[in-house]
Amino acid sequence: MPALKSRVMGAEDAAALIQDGTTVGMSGFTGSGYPKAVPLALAAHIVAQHEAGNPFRVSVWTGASTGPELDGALAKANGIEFRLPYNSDPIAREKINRGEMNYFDMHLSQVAPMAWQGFLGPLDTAVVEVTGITADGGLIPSSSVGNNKTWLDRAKQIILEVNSWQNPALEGMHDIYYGTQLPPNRVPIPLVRPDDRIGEPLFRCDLDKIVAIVETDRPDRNLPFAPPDEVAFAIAGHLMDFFAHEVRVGRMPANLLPLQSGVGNVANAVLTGLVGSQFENLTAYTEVLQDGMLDLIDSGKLRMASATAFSLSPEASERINADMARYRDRMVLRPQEISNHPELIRRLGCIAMNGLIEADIYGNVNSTHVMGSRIQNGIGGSGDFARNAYVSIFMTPSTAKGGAISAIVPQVSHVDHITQDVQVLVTEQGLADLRGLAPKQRAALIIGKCAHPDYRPMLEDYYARASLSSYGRHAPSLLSEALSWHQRFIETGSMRLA
Ligand code: 0RQ
Repeated sequence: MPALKSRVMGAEDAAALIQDGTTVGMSGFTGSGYPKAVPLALAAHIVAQHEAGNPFRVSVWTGASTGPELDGALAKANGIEFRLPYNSDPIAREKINRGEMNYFDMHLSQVAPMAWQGFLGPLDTAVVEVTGITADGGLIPSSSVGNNKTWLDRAKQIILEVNSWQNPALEGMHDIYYGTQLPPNRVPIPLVRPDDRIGEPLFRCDLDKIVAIVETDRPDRNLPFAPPDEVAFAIAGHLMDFFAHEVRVGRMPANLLPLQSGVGNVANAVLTGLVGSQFENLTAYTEVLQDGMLDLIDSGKLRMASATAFSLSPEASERINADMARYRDRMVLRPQEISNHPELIRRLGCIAMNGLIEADIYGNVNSTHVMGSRIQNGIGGSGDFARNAYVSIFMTPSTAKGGAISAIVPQVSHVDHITQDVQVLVTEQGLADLRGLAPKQRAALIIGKCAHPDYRPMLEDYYARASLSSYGRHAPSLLSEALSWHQRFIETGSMRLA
């Protein structure tokens, strides 16, 4: 559009439009679709300001994790005052854990509604990557949708990055729903199958708010997945047996229910396990599409997948780019308030499969804080799915850090998912089906099926003594000992007894 041509400029000029102390809503979700030039230029601008003795920090809102050019660069520049809602960048993580950056770790489905409700304060600038701008001013989304619709609507000024690396054939894959309202005007969201399209392929945008357009050609942060190891294969195997059993007893249809798969190597291995399984005509209603989902589509097992973003290896990214038009018919990318919407997850009956840091003998899960205080990433969408799923599964290797840490502990050092939201727990050792069980029944099953043999006797000993002398006997606990495993790790480098 001629009117927009005049607003094309370099990243440095665009970054200079962002002021100290303001809030910036950036695109980006699990390493895809984030702006790649303006945040880098902003980081350089911040460093120059600091060198000149001027304070300069911004608040950064995103969809979820981004890339080193955004979170990494801004954190390194000491330029982030406050960050939400999910981070996996190591430099930002270090700043947060040193207490130098405020971080609000929130449910991903709640970011857009809370922004609209005014709970998060005003949004000054949106910096959003798009694939292109149509002749009549529609914005073609890129490889993630995240909260972009909300940032574009709410921000006072908009900076667009038009990335020519993104495949133009992405146009048509997205489904941007504009029907959400604030209470008391909310109505049901008209989505009843994972493949339903209820919105529009493009973002609407008030063109008068666009203050800068920056052209880029940089790739997404596509990282390789580790090939699944024996532990991941064992976890996947237990899950395949569980699914087959659920189908046999009539609790799941033969093509299962819409799958949600968390991030990480174990989750990816489970998807690979499904490729070799008897299940067909599968669907996914999830947050991110990773390599395993592509494999499932290519194998003909997965009929369609709905998500809010890609999270691919470089190899898978090339694969999808070479054949985008075909994949476009099998995939829908939606705003994260829809991909993670509790109403829709409950209606569709999703099978939620998420990773964890540690679980306790009663089935409470810590997904976020190592030793109760060091944030790893964030709760992400795991809470949206775990609370509302048809069946909520958590999976993990039974130990971490070469065996020095047991993933099954007497009591979790931080709680993200209460025992009511954890129905199945799986490690390479086995699967504990906790549905309908009382705390003492859960403890026996988790210790017996999920704990590593090195730690099982220690858990049995703890539980036996707790059962004898606990203050109450509903969920026996020895308060002075419940977190002693963590303390021992901090003091000695291992949870094992000397
Ligand atoms: O750290 O890399 O320094 O060695 O945590 O652990 O085993 O590689 O597992 O990649 O599946 O991640 C919970 C973090 C698991 C992830 C978590 C250390 C371990 C390693 C990673 P190192 P693994 P995964 C929807 C779903 C929350 C968000 C979510 C996560 C690192 O699954 O972020 O579920 N979940 N989103 O060594 C100390 C323990 C540990 C431990 C693991 N008990 N103690 N360190 N680690 N267990 C998708 C989104 O929301 C985007």
